[in-house]
Amino acid sequence: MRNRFIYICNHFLSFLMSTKILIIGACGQIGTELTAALQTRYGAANVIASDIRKSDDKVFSESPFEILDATDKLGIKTCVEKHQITDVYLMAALLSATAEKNPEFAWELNMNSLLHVLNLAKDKLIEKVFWPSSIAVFGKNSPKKQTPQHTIMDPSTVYGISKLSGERWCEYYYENYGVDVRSIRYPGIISWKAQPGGGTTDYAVEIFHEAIKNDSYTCFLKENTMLPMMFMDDAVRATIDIMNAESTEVKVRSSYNIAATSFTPKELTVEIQELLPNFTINYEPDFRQAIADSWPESIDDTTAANDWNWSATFDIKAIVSEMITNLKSTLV
Ligand code: AKB
Repeated sequence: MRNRFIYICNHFLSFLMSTKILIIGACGQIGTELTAALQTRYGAANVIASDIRKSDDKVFSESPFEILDATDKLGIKTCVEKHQITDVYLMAALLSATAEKNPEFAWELNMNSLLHVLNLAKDKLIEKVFWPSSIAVFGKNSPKKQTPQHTIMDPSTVYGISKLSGERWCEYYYENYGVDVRSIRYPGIISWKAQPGGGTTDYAVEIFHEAIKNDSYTCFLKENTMLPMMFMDDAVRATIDIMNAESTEVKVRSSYNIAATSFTPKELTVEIQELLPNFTINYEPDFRQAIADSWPESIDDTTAANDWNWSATFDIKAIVSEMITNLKSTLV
């Protein structure tokens, strides 16, 4: 009853404010669940999902869908005008591991798509932009533990370089053209609905699929590699919350640190074994180990907590329980 009331209020509010959303890269890991959450909040007709190809997840049959290449400047503009878009969530990107295999394309996709969208906001065709950054903006000289909001940033991956450059562009467009752009630095995101693709933190999703299907997993990172992680529900809530914060509350216009938990493959294994005692893991580190070694172990997110009230809700135990319960009913 209460949820129904909130749902009706959200629809009414979005009708009054006439928010019309375009998600670029909607079929990826975060985009898929973000699309569903935005449909609930704003009404499916007010959310336009787009990607280079359509996924068969049923969330994409609820809303209008456009085939859209994130590097296609004219294509994005046409779509924005056709649907009278107010807010763009630009989720398309090549992640850390894939970007190392194709640096030039990664730069082109990750940078040009952002500039296309920022320019549409500069030209007042759209009102608000969400653009995701990543913990990959930090490098080997950044403090490893509780990495602060403002610190040394020397990313060594193409992905990290593109995200740090993107952050600088976001702040530049805000300062010089008044573009209302908002961003957060995602840690590794763990979810059971859509699989990630091409990231260094992907092991923390793959491990659950393999644990349930085969009782064993070969991890591409060493057992003691500590990385910041977050459950999808927290990541989606952070995304929607920062977009709905008052403009004056969003004081950082590059990108905000956000955090939930940090763990190693070994610690995750112990938690999984609590629920699946037959699970075993072995380790065969590959080129992704060097990427992980250049990233923080944990993140200080007090600036986001102070500015727009951010806090995470899922710890490692809650994540493992959600993942195993949900994947057991979908995979088995
Ligand atoms: C990756 O591993 O590349 C991403 C990220 C941390 O941004 N998940």
